[in-house]
Amino acid sequence: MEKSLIILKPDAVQRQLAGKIISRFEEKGIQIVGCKLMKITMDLASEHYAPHKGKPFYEGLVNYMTSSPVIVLVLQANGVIAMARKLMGATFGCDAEPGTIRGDFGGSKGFNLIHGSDSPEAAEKEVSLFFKPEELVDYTLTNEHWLFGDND
Ligand code: DAT
Ligand code: MG
Repeated sequence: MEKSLIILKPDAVQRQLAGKIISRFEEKGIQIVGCKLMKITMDLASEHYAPHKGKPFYEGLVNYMTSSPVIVLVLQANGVIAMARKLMGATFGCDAEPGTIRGDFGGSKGFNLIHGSDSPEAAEKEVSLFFKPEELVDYTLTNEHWLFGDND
């Protein structure tokens, strides 16, 4: 099943919004299969944000991401990558729609609370960058049928 890497960024942890943000995914019925609190090293931040290297905001971005602990999650569901991006909202809180995580909890252009993988290729790379295979837990949600099932 599809997986997505989510990072609750330093502002989410420092502002003590982690529980509320994780609830958005849980309420949608999305399954958590990996979760940890950690401090991102500069090496890890550089690898994770390699696609943005050379852009004017890159330096500020990696400094922000290494400045304070983050909570990283692996979410699992059919279509979870797109679902999580919709729940997150547009990149900056000031542009994001109300009802989305970024739209409801912030207005900053520098600090935008959350990262979510943007493609299956990125998700695969990011999950393996942050988690060892044995840190992911394989289990079934007992209400999976009601959450994502068909009626046929
Ligand atoms: P997203 O996080 O919505 O996938 P992205 O992948 O384009 O956005 O950019 C990664 C992060 O880089 C983003 O969460 C915040 C930062 N960023 C992107 N564009 C920026 C800009 N123009 N100015 C400042 N920070 C920016
Ligand atoms: Mg991105």
